[in-house]
Amino acid sequence: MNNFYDRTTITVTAGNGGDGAVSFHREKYVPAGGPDGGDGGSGGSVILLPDNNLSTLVDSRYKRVYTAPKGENGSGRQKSGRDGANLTLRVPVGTVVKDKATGGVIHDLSDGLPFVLARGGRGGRGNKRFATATRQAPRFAKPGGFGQSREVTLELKLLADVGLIGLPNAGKSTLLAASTRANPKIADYPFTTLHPNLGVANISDGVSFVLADVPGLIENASEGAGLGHGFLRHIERCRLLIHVIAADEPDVMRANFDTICGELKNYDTELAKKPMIVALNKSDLLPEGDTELFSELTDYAGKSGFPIVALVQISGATGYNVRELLRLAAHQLSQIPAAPYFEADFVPADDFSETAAELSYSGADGEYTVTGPWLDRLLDRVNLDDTEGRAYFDTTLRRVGVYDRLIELGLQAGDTIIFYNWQFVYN
Ligand SMILES: Nc1nc2c(ncn2[C@@H]2O[C@H](COP(=O)(O)OP(=O)(O)OP(=O)(O)O)[C@@H](O)[C@H]2O)c(=O)[nH]1
Ligand SMILES: [Mg+2]
Repeated sequence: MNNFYDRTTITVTAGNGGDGAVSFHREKYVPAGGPDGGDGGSGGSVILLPDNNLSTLVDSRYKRVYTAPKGENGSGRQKSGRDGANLTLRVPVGTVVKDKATGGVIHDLSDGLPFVLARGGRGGRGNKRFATATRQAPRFAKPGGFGQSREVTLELKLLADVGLIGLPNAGKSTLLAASTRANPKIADYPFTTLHPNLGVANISDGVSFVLADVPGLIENASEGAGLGHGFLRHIERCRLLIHVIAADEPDVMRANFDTICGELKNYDTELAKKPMIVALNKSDLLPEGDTELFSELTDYAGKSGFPIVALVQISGATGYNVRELLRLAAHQLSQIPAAPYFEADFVPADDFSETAAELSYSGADGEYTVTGPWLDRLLDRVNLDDTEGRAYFDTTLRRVGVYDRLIELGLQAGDTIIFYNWQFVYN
């Protein structure tokens, strides 16, 4: 069975915060005890933890929905609710998190650091916290905030320096086996390799690099032919490609060269820009001393417009020139900057800065609307069914200047203001 899963979609939801408690101190013979409602605990967050021991996303293949526990509610006697435990998901290093709907990159886990994918809601404050000199017995507390929820695609992009690409049967896995201690399956039929294999090539004192052998590409792979081209995501981080091409009739070889280059371009023009070493493989099958085919390929590849940095004639089967090829690759790598990191280009909506300065205002002629994450959160946390809760809400809006902004827009007494599901008459 193929156990290699490199793409999956999951839904994660962090826990809501626990509610703050409304409670008053009660003791025999002690009249009118003060407020003693404790705070709610924070909800658990969902955290992605890159793990070097994992090489596939198989865990999330079977489980698609992850929910962290909520925070406990606060209670009387100033007792705070317990925090919800964080939920940690282990993923292979090199996993990229994308927004499911837009495909935008949220985060690249190749740095090995944990990442909070969905943050737990804050605990609501208990009524004890709202006591002031003039309000000694607050009868309100705040509900806990909502935990974030995300629908994301996890995509594994292996961490490798050099990618081996070529047609099925070109000898990629044979070359990997000859260069590293990896033990990939090798056979004389196409599509022997069904998932990427990694190996470490040790060159000399401390110089080494990671080689990735991927399944064979064929014409129209980008339209799903053969094994498709989705596995090319594993060479997106590679800094150098080795194009393995089997010795054949000159015109067959030229066509094969074009097929692979064309499919690279179809997948992603960035891949087609990576420096490439062309390795003419199976040279043990050529008549001894025959260099005609090699010159032919050198000529042809040189004119292809691809960034070819070197060509070399090898035999993965006999080991001929394999060390030379690896040394060439190491030399190239020493001149190429670090592996590509996928910069975030998508910020989930409720991660926008939650300040009152970012609110949007609209409306005219008697009806005005205010929206923004800050307001949304405030509404989450204030109990508007309670007179004191409403007063608190009103004071807060006044303090941050919401009414001033609306007055600039033309707000007058008697006008309606809409805050999400709530409507107020301004007076
Ligand atoms: N004579 C000779 N045969 C080779 C050489 N390299 C590979 N082969 C043979 O070619 C066949 C295919 O080799 P693989 O390494 O499995 O080829 P691959 O490119 O990994 O193929 P896929 O995984 O199907 O894409 C096997 O029978 C190998 O023994 C070589 O240098 N000389
Ligand atoms: Mg193979």
